[in-house]
Amino acid sequence: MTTVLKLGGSVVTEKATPETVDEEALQQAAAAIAAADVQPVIVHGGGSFGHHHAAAHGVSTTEGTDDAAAVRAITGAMRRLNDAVVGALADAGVPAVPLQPFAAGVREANDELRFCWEPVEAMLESGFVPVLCGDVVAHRGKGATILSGDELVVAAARAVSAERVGVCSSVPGVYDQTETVVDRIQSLEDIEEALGGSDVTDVTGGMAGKVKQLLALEAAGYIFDIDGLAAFLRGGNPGTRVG
Ligand code: IP8
Repeated sequence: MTTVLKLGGSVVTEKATPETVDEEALQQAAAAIAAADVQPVIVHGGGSFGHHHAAAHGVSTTEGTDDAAAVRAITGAMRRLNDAVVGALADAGVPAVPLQPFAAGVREANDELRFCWEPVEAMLESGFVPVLCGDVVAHRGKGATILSGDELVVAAARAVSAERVGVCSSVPGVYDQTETVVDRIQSLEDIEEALGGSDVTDVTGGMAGKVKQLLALEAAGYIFDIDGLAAFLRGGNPGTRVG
């Protein structure tokens, strides 16, 4: 059974301070992954590494740059965070290996992402735990744009036919309008009920976007916080189940 796990940037970094790892949270995550009997594909977000440089250079998922220095700054920051995540996993005993998406993906002029998943498949066959991250990607006609960890998680889940997809975020699940974690979301109507009508139009970012993308997958999706990670990896149902 293949599992894809997203470690949110707000979980593994201190979001307010540029390029600062949240060592305690990262070690907690690494220990939970090391203790689990799964070989996940891991994707982590940008947190105070990628987003800081992306904002400084005005680059987003839609706004591109043809400034090579901007691309180096963003992908360089993500490499430093990826090194920290892979390093913490390795210290905990996980056979983690890095995979930087800038070298493996391209966004076509119609915004479609094409990604070479063969290295990930081969890494899994060899017993490695591939660790990808949000990054920049070359975007035909736009220079380079941001590839978010969320988009990568969904693409990875499809590519490796994942049965379980976990999104470890800074909140314990999807909150309803009374700030209670919703147990399960199975339809777009459920999202609307939980999050309220206006949030549902947010399809590219935020919680509604994450939920919609998970809902479109065959895999069972879960949204939980760091305290739910061990339970997710044991096959449990922490936070909100999506699908
Ligand atoms: O934190 C963004 O990934 P996310 C990555 O998953 C960069 O949105 C480079 C900002």
